[in-house]
Order: sequence, then structure tokens, then C-alpha cells
Amino acid sequence: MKTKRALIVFGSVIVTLLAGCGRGALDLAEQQDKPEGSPIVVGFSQVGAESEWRVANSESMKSTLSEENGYELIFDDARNEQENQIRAIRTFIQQDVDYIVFSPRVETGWTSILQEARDAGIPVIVIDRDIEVEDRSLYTAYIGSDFRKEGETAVAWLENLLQKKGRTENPVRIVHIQGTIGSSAQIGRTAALEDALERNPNWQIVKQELGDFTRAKAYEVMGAILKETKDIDVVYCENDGEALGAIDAMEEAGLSCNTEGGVIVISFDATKLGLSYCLQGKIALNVECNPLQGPYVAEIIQQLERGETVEPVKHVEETAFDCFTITKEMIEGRGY
Ligand code: GYE
Repeated sequence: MKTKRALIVFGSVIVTLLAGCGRGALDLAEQQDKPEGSPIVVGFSQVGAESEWRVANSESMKSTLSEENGYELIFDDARNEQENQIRAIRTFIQQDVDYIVFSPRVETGWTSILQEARDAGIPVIVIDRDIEVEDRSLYTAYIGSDFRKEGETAVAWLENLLQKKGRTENPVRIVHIQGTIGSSAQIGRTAALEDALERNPNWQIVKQELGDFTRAKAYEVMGAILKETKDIDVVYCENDGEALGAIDAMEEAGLSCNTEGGVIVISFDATKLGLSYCLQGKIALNVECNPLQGPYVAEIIQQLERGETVEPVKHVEETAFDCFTITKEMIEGRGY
């Protein structure tokens, strides 16, 4: 609360000096009423619960920003609607929380609500997916993944595999199942595939469909694709849920998923469930996307509380797992 208190005190002085009205003095009195040692109030707008990744992300926030750790977390699930997120953030502002954290559904459309948060002197931390605003100072920090890099890891691995198999000339027929359109995770992972398509003229997109980051949607779209064609070499899914849904549909249609003549499935997230498919060889490559962001958020809040400057962008550490090198032990040791 120190940051906000400092901001409000500073704001109060300005307002009192310039306008001569009582609002500044009132703010100061209100702030002084807050007893020392009272919890840090954080409003968190979570985009939804569409995937295992998301559930782990929510869990990480809840367990880190807990009462025992000195926080009061107001958690709001936006059910995958940006409007709900904007409404939740506005409510947090009205509740005068100390910090606002949100995981944006898509990158655009946040300027006005962030302006409102700034006017109220509430620092905003964006997690998971990033946002696109002209004025970068509208939010204090971003913690999340480098989605473009994740995509590049995936396509470089695929290029390497296909090269080893001598598949540099014959067409490589790819189905692309995308995540929520306009989200950073989709934008980065899609961009990397598009770049790879440009430099590999034999790669062809058979179909590009929306999977919304859910198993159910990917199952549905993959099922429809398979009615048109089964001549597929690769399925590039933008998360584990989609990969699992696509695999369900392919197996039902009699296709097998593996790197030995079957369909090569690429996925992102590397949840325990996704990795168990990797261990069975059904997912060929699973690029890690780390949802355990609660501790990073807490660290930023603590730095702000101490009045320190924070890193504006923090990308979490990530790796990748393939079906050739993954072991049971690697899966067991994971937190999600
Ligand atoms: O990959 C997917 C989720 O934004 C990184 O959203 C996140 C993505 C994640 O639903 O599983």
C-alpha cells in the first residue's frame, strides 16, 4: 500500500494546492485510517477457466496472494469475456483496492479502463498475456511468457525433425488449430508458424481453424476437418487442451499420432496431462508455458511496497519437452 499511499499523498498535495478543494485532505485522512499491518488488497481479473493451464494459473495466484501471506485477494473469473474483465476492473477501482492484476483475454481495448485505474492511483500488473496500449505507462509491469519465442522453439524443432526424415521437398500438410484470436498467446504462436511457412515452401496449411484453447472446440473442429481429408502430416495446436481434443478426434477417425509415420502433433503448455501424452508419443513436442506466476506477482507487489522501481517486463523461464527425451520422472516433478 505504500506506493498507493505515496501516490495519493502526492496527488492530495497537488489537488489541494491547485484546486484548493477538500478532496485531497479527505484522501489523506482515509489513508491514515488504514491500520498498519492490514492486508494488501489485490483485485485479480482472471480471463476464465478454459484450460488446465488456466486452472494452474488461478491456483498459483490464490495460494500466493493468500491471507497467511498478508493479502486479501478479490478473484473474479471473467468467463472468457473482455467486457466482464473491464467490469471487474471498474469494480476493483470502486472498491479502492491497493493493486489491480489482470490476465487479458486479448491484447487490445484496454486504454480507457487503465486510464480510470491510473486516475484512481491504483497500480496495474498485467500477467500471462500482454496488452497493446499506446501509453506503456498505463500499467506498471507485465509478467508472462515470450509467446513468439515459444512458437519459434516449436517450428525450429519441427524443421529439424523433418530435415532428419528427409522431408524437405515433399509437401508437409499441416492443420493449424488456433487459440483465442487476438490473445498474445495466439498471436505469438501463430506468427512463428507463419514465418516458418514462408521459409519452408513445402509446408502447406491444409486447414486453419479456431480451437479457443479448449479440448472440446478442438475435438469438434478436428472432427470436421477429418471428414474432408485425412491426408495430414502435422497438427499444430496452440495449447494442450487443443492437442488432446485433436488427438481424440484423430484416433476416433482411425489415425495414429506419432513421429513414425503417424501425425506429428505439436503443443504448448506442457501441463502434466499434456506431458503424459508426450510420454506416450502422441504429442511429439510440447513447449512449456509456465502458469505459476503468483510468486512473480507477489515479488513485484513487495518491491512496489518498498518504493522500489520494478522491471516493466518479466518473461518467465520456459523449456520444451519432446517424445524422444521425456521421462516419467520429468512429469512427476512438475507443479502443474
Ligand atoms: O497456453 C492456454 C490458456 O494465455 C498462456 O491460455 C495462456 C494460454 C495457455 O488457456 O492453455
